[in-house]
Amino acid sequence: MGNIQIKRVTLYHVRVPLKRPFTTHLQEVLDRESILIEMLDDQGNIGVGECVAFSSPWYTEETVETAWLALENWIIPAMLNQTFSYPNELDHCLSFIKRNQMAKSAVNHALWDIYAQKQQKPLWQVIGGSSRPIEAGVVVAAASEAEMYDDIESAVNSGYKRIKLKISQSSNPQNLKELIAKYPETLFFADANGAFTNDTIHLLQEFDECGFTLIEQPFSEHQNKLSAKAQKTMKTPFALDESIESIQDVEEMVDQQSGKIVVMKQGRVGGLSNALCIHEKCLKADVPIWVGGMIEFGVSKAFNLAFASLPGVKFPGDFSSSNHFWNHDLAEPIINVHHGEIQLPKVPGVGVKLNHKIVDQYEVRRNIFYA
Ligand code: OSB
Ligand code: MG
Repeated sequence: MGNIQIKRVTLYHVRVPLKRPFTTHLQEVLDRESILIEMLDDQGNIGVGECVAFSSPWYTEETVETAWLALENWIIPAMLNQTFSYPNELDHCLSFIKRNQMAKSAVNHALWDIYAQKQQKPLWQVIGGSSRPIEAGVVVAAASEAEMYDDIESAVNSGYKRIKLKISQSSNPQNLKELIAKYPETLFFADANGAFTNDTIHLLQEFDECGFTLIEQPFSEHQNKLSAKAQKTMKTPFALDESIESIQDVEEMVDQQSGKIVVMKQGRVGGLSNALCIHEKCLKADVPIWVGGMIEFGVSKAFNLAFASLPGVKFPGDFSSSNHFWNHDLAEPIINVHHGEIQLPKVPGVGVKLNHKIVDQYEVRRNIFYA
């Protein structure tokens, strides 16, 4: 197969307005800043990646600025001119850098893309996925209850098989129960983004009768004991998002029974290599996974879709069509949801490229690094 030698890395810092605000109890997201990556190897292959850190540290501690610094100062210099025979070797090469998971994930992805291109196979096939269509789910993060009802109606009409609702201490469980009963064909997930506390377990328990398939991240990321205590009293399984940053966190979740399902976000665990280890672990332990979203562009979504083709992924993920968040996606081809499903690409690699006409339009700054 031959080794991969990295010759050039280009970073694009972009800022794109969302079509509509994305509102949770933690943050209102109006614009999506992001870092896109193109990585060129010695054979002329170009791999793409996307860093999913946000503008401010409301979801995890990384931001666009901290990721840019980490990439510029440590991550990219450490990989230029290095040769890799397998993408996991990159993780070893970057092990002298603590954390910075989302920054590392972006370069890990670009290298996986090149690796799959060299194999002349789609990435999903290289990692052991199957060619089944991926079931699409959408997130409703509306600013008001009235908007939420409208958004749910239009999501159901668009064919989404699953709808995720953001909940908090101020959501009304009785209203949600009635709403969910109206759509017996649709799966409903709830995402609390850590909104509940030891003092408000009773409020969380009221959601147990709503008919949610699962409740995502009821407590903040380090409150495993509290989560285990609440899970014992509820039949709706908890799915952990923010709490899962490594395979050790999955082991802890299983040992403590703080949750029953893993939400995979490759950026949060440092990339596809680590995500694949977690997938192995979950298959062995019989822990279902589903794939979460980060209000991403098509590059990151393409890696999520490849991961979603794996056998351990058991529920529809946060997969909406490109036009859900964006007027113009930064990657091509764009994602289309047809009858609630997305087809996997047939071309070698992750299956998307940057759309440079659109990237140019939204670019904030760019930096190019040569070996
Ligand atoms: O908690 O799952 C989350 C978006 C940004 C940050 C955190 C989360 C989300 C979402 C998914 O809910 C949105 C999507 O479909 O991309
Ligand atoms: Mg979540």
